[in-house]
Amino acid sequence: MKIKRFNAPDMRTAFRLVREEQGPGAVILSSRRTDDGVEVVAATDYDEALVQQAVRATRRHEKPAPEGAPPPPAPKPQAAAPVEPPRPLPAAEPAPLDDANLIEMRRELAGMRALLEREMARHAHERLRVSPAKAQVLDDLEEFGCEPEMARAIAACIADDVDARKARGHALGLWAKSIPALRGDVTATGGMFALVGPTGVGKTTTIAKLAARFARRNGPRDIALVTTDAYRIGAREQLYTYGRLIGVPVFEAGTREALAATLARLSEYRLVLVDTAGMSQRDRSLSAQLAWIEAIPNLRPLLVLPANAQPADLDEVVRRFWSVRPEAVVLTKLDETGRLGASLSVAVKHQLPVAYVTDGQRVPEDIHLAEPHRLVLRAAELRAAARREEPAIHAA
Ligand SMILES: Nc1nc2c(ncn2[C@@H]2O[C@H](COP(=O)(O)OP(=O)(O)OP(=O)(O)O)[C@@H](O)[C@H]2O)c(=O)[nH]1
Ligand SMILES: [Mg+2]
Repeated sequence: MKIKRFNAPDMRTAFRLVREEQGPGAVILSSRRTDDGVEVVAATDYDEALVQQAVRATRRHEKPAPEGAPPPPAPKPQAAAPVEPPRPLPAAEPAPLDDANLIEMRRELAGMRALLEREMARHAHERLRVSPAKAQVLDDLEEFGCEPEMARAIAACIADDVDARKARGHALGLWAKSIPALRGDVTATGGMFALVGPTGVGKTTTIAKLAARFARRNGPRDIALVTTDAYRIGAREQLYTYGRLIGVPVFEAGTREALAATLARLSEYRLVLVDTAGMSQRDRSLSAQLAWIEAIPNLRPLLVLPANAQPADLDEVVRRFWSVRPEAVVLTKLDETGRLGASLSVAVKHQLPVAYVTDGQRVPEDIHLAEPHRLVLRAAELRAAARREEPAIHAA
């Protein structure tokens, strides 16, 4: 851990100095007013093990003096005591993890860090708002549902002296560039794909759309569908119905071994789509299902995210499904949101390419290849449509 003291005329300048020198990972350990302004002590490369060790050592060697107690007597000079070389410190035993002080300290550090970040963000926001072009871009992107951090990063690149129309066009271009994309249509050339994601987000419907699309181009002969949903009869039936309509076989694999064996048997098929049981990201048995998928090396996971959800919820979903290393995301239910920026921000934040978007229940019409430039224009269109419809909804 590197600890440094910063002196500045005010807190905002001190935070800026900390950020510039120690980066966004810095944590503030203490701050106080001085005659010349403020003094902030900040640390970077915060090493929890070292802090635990320090807390233990302090507690073992230092008994706090009772209030009002006289100062400890000065050590008596030792006449001819031989000077011993410093002894190495004994290896520290691991500190108990449930240590109340440590938990409290960790909470305080997290609080200070959050405070610092909020303060920096507010300051950055205020600075950008001074320019009308940048302020306009910030407003637009936030209207589209973009996360503020992303909106600020884009607004910061807009020149101060352009008119509002140019600023908007430039911002959409920058936004499109930031969206990770795949080259081409990921399932068009075949392979084995598993669609994963929380309950009810459109996994089964998307599988039907992908299968029907592939069947229209190549015929249904080379496609197989697999379901891992051993529990819900309705969910299996839904896939069987799609299978019958498209003319492709459906297989069931309700265990890890069955999935591996079924996929090995289906290696002759050009396109195999695996439908997984919908589970909330907080469901404990989700890890088991994700482990089955992880264990099959040539099975390529696509994470299905509903575009009509909150960014914080989508963020939690991405983190929960991260263990399968999704190759890309499918954004569903675009027709149910006026704020496409929310799900796009999450894709940008986690650098997850967007493979497809879906915007309705029709199979296969309502699935489209995701192209960044079209996505940002679509975000603007969806927002405009939502705005037009708002008065009608209120009136109804
Ligand atoms: N409006 C709209 N509805 C969709 C879209 N995609 C799927 N749906 C609907 O969302 C509902 C759930 O879709 P499913 O495909 O069953 O979702 P799932 O993820 O397989 O659900 P579970 O298996 O229960 O986790 C159905 O009513 C679909 O018709 C879409 O793009 N737009
Ligand atoms: Mg399903």
